[in-house]
Amino acid sequence: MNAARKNEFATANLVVGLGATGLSVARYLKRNGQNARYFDSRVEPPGLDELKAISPDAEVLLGDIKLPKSINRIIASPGISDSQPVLQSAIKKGIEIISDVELFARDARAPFVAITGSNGKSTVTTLLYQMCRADGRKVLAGGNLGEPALDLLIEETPDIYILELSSFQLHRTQKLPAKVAVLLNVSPDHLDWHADETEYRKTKYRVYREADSAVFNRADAVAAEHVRRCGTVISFGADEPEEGHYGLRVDDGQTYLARGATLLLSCRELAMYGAHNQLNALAALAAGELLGLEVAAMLQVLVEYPGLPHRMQFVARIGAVDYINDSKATNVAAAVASIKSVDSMLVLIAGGDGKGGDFRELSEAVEGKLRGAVLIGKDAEKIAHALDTVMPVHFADTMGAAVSMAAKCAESEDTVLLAPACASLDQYRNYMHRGDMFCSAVEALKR
Ligand code: UMA
Ligand code: ADP
Repeated sequence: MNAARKNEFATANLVVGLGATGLSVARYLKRNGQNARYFDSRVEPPGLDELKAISPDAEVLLGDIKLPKSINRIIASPGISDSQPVLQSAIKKGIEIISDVELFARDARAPFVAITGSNGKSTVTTLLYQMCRADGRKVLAGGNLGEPALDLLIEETPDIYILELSSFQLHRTQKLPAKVAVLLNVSPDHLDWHADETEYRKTKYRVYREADSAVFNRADAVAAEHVRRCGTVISFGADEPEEGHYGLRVDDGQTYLARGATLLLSCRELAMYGAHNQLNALAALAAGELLGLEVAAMLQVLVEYPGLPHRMQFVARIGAVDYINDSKATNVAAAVASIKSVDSMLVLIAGGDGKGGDFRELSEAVEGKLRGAVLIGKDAEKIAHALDTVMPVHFADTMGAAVSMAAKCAESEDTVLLAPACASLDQYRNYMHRGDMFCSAVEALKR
């Protein structure tokens, strides 16, 4: 056993959170012969039985507890913020608190791409994953999207890992030597978790700190400063790109994805919908270039890949009205992007847990195109107040009622758009559950 491993073995770990992350940490520690105590502030956390199967003798602490003595390292799940009392005590005592991603970065035997941003992470992570596959690379993707990062290490080592990283995960990651770091955009989100917006923003830019190369949004001057420390850097943006960078160019009335002066693909050929997805496509192309992927393989993916479910997902056309599910628009900026993507008049279904966000930008985005709004969930009143519209605003307790009201409000050639600008957890298991309920309610309109 080398000295570093011996040290690790002597570490008294406390794993905080028994969700998907906590269980992946349990499997990791088990593989590495390390013990840990496990804590979840919930009395009946979801992963209890599975933890018993992985580590039958592990000590489990539940509910409202004090920081146990002799702990010298905490591996914390992303969903739990530093304000949690056990983590507060640990911070005061100077005990190290790390994320699962920190452990991943220490142990990964292949290069990895780190993708973050307030919106578009899952889309770009999936696009880049598809592009790598189309180019014949062995690739694994995970992190905030899908499989927890540490579980990727169980599989055969690939040529490249693609990680989607949330601000929660970055906040507790000290060293992140990504081969390519991508920051798509930064707009306020998760203000109920982070100390303030400044901390949230700082956490996002930290993705570049130890990266070899970087993709950045050239509309973000702060990002441009941060990438100076990286080796090769490529920018993307909605304007015309300089040589070696990605952007949009108009030629003969048509908009194209472009690299420098070279037109790559007409935006009409993109399978994904909406202007924000053009930016996502450009960011994925830039990251793909830094990985050395073939351009033709990448473009083929852009022509074929329709995007993930619950993101600008076309659900149905009923009585000349389109129904679109953008349940993953869980913050204001995302909802603004989806509203801007719709050309017709719209009936907006929004609401849920606003996470401390400011809804005023919604009002600007819907100006001149709102037929009406149907508001749901905890922050419905707040949104109504911010919208401040003369158009009809309804409140609904269930998604079924919301969709029925929206259908009554909509006129021929309108769009009913679910773009909540909020998290779903006040009423639904997650954004997928919310989106599924929307799709079922739309299906029910056909009957
Ligand atoms: N919780 C407690 N007490 C605890 C621990 C957790 O109440 O002791 C609560 C949290 O406050 C949260 C919930 O449990 O409401 C889940 O938190 P978690 O960190 O235990 O969740 P995991 O199951 O480990 O899932 C996490 C990510 N969840 C969050 O960041 C909230 C998943 O991202 C991610 O897929 C998974 O790790 C694997 O990496 C989900 C997410 O919503 C999709 N992410 C946010 C987003 O995309 O906006 C950041
Ligand atoms: P994330 O993983 O960051 O939540 P997703 O790719 O799942 O991002 O997209 C979530 C939502 O964010 C989409 O449904 C859309 O409303 C919005 N969105 C996606 N890409 C962008 C972007 N580049 N800029 C602004 N909003 C975006």
